[in-house]
Amino acid sequence: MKKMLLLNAAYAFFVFFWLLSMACEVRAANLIQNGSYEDGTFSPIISNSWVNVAPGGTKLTGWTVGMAGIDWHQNSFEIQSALDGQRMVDLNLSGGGLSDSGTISQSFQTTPGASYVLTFHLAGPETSFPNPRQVRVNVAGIEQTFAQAASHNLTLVWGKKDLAFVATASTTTLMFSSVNGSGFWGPFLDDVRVEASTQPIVDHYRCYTIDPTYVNKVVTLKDQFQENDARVVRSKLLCAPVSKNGEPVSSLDGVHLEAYHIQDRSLQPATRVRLKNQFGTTETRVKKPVLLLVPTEKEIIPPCGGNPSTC
Ligand SMILES: [Ca+2]
Repeated sequence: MKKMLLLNAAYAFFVFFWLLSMACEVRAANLIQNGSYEDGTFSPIISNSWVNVAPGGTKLTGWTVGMAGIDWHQNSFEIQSALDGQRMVDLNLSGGGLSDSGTISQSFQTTPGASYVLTFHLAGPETSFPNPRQVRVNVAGIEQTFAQAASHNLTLVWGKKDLAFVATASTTTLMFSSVNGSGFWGPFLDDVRVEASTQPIVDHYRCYTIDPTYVNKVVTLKDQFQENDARVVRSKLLCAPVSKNGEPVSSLDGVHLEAYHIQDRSLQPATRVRLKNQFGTTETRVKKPVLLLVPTEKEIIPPCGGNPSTC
């Protein structure tokens, strides 16, 4: 019996640590090579501070440099500090406008239809230069501009930026470019990562008006904002999964949503929220609930009952 208890204790001990290890976040592999800009031929060093990488130059391992070229900085008397390691990239050269700025890009293997998350850090040395400092990102057909408040060049304040995208091909190219080339320190980049996303694809939906069906039932609804009773009055819309600008959709014949008008007399202070999607980041207030969306099976009924002769 004592031996059995010891075995049970050992087993429980093993299971505990196995569960603990499973609970620890396992970070997905970074698909970007040299995302921290630490590796390459850092030479010749200008003013003991930076290296110029000309368009097409191969000094910076893994990255392709375009347009006018970029400056590759290390921590120095004039710039402190890289977010990760000692080095970082500046997309502006001497402040002579956009034609005096560069692009930096990298291609990596992806699975068409799979979801990925890009994260990178952005800083803008010198507050008298364009503020906020902006960088444009192009990846998988998406173009999005990110901004970060400028900061003192010796106390850089980095902002973490992220963008979710769905791969459309077996090779995806990520490109960063400057938005304003008027400062000789432009957008600074460091710690670029692209990781496979564990989040499922959430479809876009297009909603159509429909002939109403009256329900008139009271249901209890609970979400992050409140829990209360509401009366489901009548159906109002049918929402179908839709592909936007050719982006993948899980299934055009997948789960549809039927939207019902609800009467909800709950009174609550408007909650402020920040919303982020492909059209940008906004702040707004959550106010009156008006619709309940219900997962719905949909079958297209052929005209004339499938027998045109009866039409
Ligand atoms: Ca770095």
